[in-house]
Amino acid sequence: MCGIVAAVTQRNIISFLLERIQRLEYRGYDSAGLALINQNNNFIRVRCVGKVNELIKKTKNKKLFGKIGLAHTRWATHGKVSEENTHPHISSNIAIVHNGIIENSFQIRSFLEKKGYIFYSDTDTEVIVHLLHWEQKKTGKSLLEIMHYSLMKLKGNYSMVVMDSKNSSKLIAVCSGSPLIIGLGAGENFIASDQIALLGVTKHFIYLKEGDIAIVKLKKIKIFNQNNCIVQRKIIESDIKYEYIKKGKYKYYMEKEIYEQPKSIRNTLKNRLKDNKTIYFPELGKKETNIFLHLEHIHIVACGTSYHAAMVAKHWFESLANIPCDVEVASEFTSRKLAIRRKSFFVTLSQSGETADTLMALRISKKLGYLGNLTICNMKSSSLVQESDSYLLTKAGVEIGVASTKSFTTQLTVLLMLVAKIVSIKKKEDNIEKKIVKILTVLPYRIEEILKTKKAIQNIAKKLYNTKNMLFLGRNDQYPIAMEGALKLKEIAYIHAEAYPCGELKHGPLALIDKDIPIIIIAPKNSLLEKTKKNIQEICTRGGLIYVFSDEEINLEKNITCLKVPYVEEIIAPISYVIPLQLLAYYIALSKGTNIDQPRNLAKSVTVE
Ligand code: HGA
Repeated sequence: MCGIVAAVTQRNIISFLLERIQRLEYRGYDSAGLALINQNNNFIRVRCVGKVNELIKKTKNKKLFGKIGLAHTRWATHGKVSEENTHPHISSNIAIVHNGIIENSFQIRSFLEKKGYIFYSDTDTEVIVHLLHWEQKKTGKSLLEIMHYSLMKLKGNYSMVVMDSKNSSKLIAVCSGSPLIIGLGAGENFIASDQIALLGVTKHFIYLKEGDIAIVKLKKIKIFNQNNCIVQRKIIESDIKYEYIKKGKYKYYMEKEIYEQPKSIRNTLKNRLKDNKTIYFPELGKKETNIFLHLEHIHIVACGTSYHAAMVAKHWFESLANIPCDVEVASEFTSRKLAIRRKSFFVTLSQSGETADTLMALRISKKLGYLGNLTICNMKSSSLVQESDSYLLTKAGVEIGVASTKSFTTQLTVLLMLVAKIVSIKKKEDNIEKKIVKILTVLPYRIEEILKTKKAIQNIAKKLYNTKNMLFLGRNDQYPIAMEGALKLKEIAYIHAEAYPCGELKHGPLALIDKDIPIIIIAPKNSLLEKTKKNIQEICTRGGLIYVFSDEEINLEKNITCLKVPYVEEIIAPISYVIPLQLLAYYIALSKGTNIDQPRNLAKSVTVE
């Protein structure tokens, strides 16, 4: 959340900053701003409420010039969405852009107010910049010299970039709580929250580590670690091209990402299905094998869409591997007193690997006596991967749409492989691994077939886009899929939706049923279908408006619309049945005309608790 781009160059940097901060808009889009140091060593700042397009308009005829500058796109946490609260914030000769939350900002603010500082915003960020100014004024030292000492006074997360108009040769980057990377150019250098912002100007990146402070000049970079010692960080060469992450023929990234799922899953499976018989994870070694052999319980912690993937995995671990598995939302895990099961293994799931709640859960878990931990993540350079004992990458490719799609199905793919791997290590059942490998091999083809139901789903979407409320029902491993369908609809179409296990409706929610509430029922043909049919009948007799997604034609009554889903093997049915629900939410949102990639109040990569 919140995007940062900064550059120190030998050319006018304004258009670079505007173009690159726009690429990070997925991280926050409440407001946007930038600041440059001009030839007279003064700050020029432009800020506006809304998207980067507004900022582009506002800067257009201003003939701005500066060779060093910083830009920010905000997802507000402290202070409403307003121009005054938009970054960069300035205190005399110091300007800052910040990603995170300062927990003790009120105390520091009142201290600084007593010292005569006037605050122009309600943000916690302005507290940092005045604090730096106060320390500099008090000591007469350089920004770098006071940085380490000043930061010790802050509680919370404060990844940020700072520049000093009295010393316009350098930027200072601080990495704490959310990612910051340095892009190495030829005679120029850059800083950003995500390498996407810098693709095209460089392929070479340094990922700052937690607690790092970096001094970034035209031709020199110096990094201090959290103990204030100079360190060398690895330079990574990226093979991502900006072309890969363009929308291409699609209207929205979410649409592109839905249709990309067969390819993403193929990438996730690549080099992991050995001779088409066994699962092979090159990332895991002897230590993990030993833990898998001895574990008796799995505890998965995640948020949002990843939490739904974890819930599906619980069914797989228990039904296929006979391993008890509990699943918990990360913010709940971090809020309660915990009792750990015997020989339990801790697993986290996150697309970005920067989800603050999940990261906090991992840190807490390390003190609780789990056998070990593993993260399933889409970003190798992320904090979750760095801080976990072991990791498995989902290889979904860059996901830009705020509502997750391909990261969900690739997480499920990895989780199913993990189930197979653990079963085989424990020598529980020989056949399961082989069976799972065989099924995973056909998974991308099954999804390709399901994507062909687009037209039928568009027709349903046309009927439903005006609705105010919707229910999603699923049974067993399809209940988390119902939850995911409801979440997608809430996120991008702003329609209130709830998910229930099929059998739970009669225990209360049946009271809601009338002809105006559409009910989506996920009912693949399996041993539970007969039970689900009884639930459908119960809704029918009460006049409910039913849409059944099934591979069996279900026409029990007139008020049922059946979406015929192509055949899919039972184990991978949850991965396949989420596709029509993603499409449904997408086409409903499209009919409503919402901003699908950037839904209101949300942002991708939730780096605040
Ligand atoms: N607290 C700052 C930065 C917000 C942020 O990092 N969001 O993810 C603000 O409210 O401006």
